[in-house]
Amino acid sequence: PEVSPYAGAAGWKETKQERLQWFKDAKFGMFIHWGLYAPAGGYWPPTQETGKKYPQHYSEWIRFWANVSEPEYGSLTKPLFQPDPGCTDEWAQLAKDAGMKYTVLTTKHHDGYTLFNSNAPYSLKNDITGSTNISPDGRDLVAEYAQSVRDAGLKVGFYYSLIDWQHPHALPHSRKWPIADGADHGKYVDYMHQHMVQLFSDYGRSDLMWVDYSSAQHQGSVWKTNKLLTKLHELQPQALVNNRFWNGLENSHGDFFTPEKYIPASGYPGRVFEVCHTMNESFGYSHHDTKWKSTKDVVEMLVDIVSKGGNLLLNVGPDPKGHIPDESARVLRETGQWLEVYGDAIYGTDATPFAKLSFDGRCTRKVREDGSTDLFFHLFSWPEEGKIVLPVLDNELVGARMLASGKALNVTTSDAGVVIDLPESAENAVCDVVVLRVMGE
Ligand code: FUL
Repeated sequence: PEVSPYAGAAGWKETKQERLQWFKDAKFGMFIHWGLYAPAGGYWPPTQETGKKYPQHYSEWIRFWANVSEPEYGSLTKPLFQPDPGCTDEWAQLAKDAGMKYTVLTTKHHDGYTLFNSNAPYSLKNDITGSTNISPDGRDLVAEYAQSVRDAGLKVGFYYSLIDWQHPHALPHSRKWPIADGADHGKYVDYMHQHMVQLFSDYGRSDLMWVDYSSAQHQGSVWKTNKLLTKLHELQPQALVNNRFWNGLENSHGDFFTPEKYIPASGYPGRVFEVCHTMNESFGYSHHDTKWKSTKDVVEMLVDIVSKGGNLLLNVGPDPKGHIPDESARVLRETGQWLEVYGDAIYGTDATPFAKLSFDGRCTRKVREDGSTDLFFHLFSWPEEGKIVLPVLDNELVGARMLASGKALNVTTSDAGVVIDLPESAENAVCDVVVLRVMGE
């Protein structure tokens, strides 16, 4: 039976909390879905096949929903995938401008194609070139990506899909196409181990492996997970691995939970989690999908998640030339401008015990070295009553101020609670933050 993912990985479990510290402090990362679904999602309209909304809006599933077989999928999309030189620098710069601290790139999604030159000595049945790399001129886009992200001072993460619609011996998991007669899944498991080992060997220091995903029938030991994790740990002892070798987004294996496109109502007290979310509806690029979130939507989503103790891995879907759509780039830059001012209320903060607040907003908190604690009240809308009322606190109150301007605010305590009087008008159109400093935790 499957035991701890760290069994056999001596030393890894012991340092789990240390390994997780940067991640818990970082709060905000960039997910990048990029592959042959970029041209595909741009040119094939969403199918109405199932009438189901989810996940058919995911353009990275286009081959599945449009039921296109190989080699048609490859021959239609490959010529349209033309990454401009330097596009990975653009991503890294944008992530930095957005205030993100790490990035995760789809090195291989479910379609089975890679953004790197695979070392795995397996020649795929339907691929005439014998290579899974989608770069037209053999560029190793993972190498370019890792370099750009590291140069920007951000942590480097790799997404790798366990599902593979191309490999003839892949497990029959979320797949429409027949696997080889007499398929030997062991061959696929070896292949995918070699890929992940290559990702952690050839691209310098790496910080995160984001695997995706297991079904109830195919999970844990099916992927020879313990063996692989031991190897990955040897190669990159500091790196984190998510929980998707196992079934269910909220399973407690791995280093962190990965709720997808939803925010758990009250978080997972005491557990580390990262919500992955989209800026429109799809992860992969789709020019049909124009339901963009606003800057306010993104900031409120980030604050909501952080107030519950989690991270937000927010997705961009670069187009076939590798450019991030303008609508999402603009919102990310504006989010970064907000974080530039209010970052102290986000990075390195903890969840708060306030389940309900008297106003439309959330609270984060940070314990200071001198033993005081700052409580940050994020106001999603400006309270008309000109004040916020908090429950009575046991702590001694030091004072309150507006985070952006530093303007001191009047604080009074009565049996009804702690009342903080607000200035006449908001200081920020997206989200204001009031800081209340108290003694003790
Ligand atoms: C899912 C995948 O099927 C989606 O395409 C996307 O990559 C998401 C982050 O994970 O499980």
